[in-house]
Amino acid sequence: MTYEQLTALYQLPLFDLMEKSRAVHKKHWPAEEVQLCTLLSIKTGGCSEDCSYCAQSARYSSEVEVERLMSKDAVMQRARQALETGSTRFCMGAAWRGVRMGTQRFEQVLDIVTDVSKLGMEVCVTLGELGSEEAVALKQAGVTAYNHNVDTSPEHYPNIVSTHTFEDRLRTIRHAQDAGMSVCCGGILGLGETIEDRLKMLEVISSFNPPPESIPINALMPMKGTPLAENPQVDPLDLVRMIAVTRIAVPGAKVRLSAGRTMLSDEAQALCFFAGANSIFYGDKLLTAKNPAVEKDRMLLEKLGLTTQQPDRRLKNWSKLSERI
Ligand code: SAM
Ligand code: DTB
Ligand code: SF4
Repeated sequence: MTYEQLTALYQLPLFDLMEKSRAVHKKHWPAEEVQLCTLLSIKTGGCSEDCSYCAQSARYSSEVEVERLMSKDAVMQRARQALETGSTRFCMGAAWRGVRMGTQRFEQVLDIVTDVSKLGMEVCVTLGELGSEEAVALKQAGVTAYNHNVDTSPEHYPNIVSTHTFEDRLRTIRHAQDAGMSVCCGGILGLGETIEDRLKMLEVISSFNPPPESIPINALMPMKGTPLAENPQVDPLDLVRMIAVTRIAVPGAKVRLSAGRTMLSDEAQALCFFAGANSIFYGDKLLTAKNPAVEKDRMLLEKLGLTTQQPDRRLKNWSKLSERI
């Protein structure tokens, strides 16, 4: 959708916008399920990049402790737990600028992914910049989706990150798509951007070919020690509007209500689901920041009468695997 079309939608009275997004949602997602996705930081902190929202950048003195790449056994244990608690997607994040073929750490990641993918969940990774070869290797190892956010508009991006460019982000997304992985690409609200920036970001994301399979909408969690630590909280109703416009712009995408849910009331989250969000990160922790407790989320979904996406039992080996866990 063009920026003009997105702006026209965004400026509608909230209930008119929500009526429209609800209709799109019901048509494309009749089952009305919420997908639960568990996140795991497999390599935390010490990142060379200077993304000004991120507690994992080595440039800022945040409270995050640097940790080495987790062992395969430790990751597998967490992946099995995720499956047991009902997640159908497992997303592994690493605080790297990117990965390169032939390096020991990339070989290790490929080995981890190969085993995680046998559990039958969707497997997502977010490892920073990818070349085409690396993308193909990840796909062959069993990765189903690559997360790489554009985060904000092309115009605002240089105010937020100086160590890589918006175009670098787009190149990685191209490589992931060319290798046959689906793309999870969204952004963060609350980086000091304008509404125009948010819609310009969405114009870029909605023009991807093929469209992204998943669009995470994060609300900035201000992290101590980072340049954006004192940024004001995003207005929950702005988040609702953004979700509604995203649902209309990319009807077939999972719209993921992502970071920042700890700052939202149950009522605000309910509006986000009504506006078109159909996935959440599930588990007490995101990568380094807090997320609502599993029991709290279960209660919320139950109160709203929302069901969760069930594992795809058609996946080969499902029955054998479920016996093993
Ligand atoms: N290093 C990889 C990269 O930059 O793509 C992967 C990890 S990075 C932490 C993944 C995404 O998390 C970022 O693109 C951003 O959208 C989101 N994120 C990071 N810190 C955040 C924060 N403090 N609040 C909200 N979202 C955040
Ligand atoms: C995304 O868009 N949000 C997730 C996931 N993709 C990797 C990460 C949120 C990170 C929040 C801050 C933290 O935990 O450090
Ligand atoms: Fe590094 Fe990713 Fe954090 Fe940027 S967002 S500092 S690339 S971990």
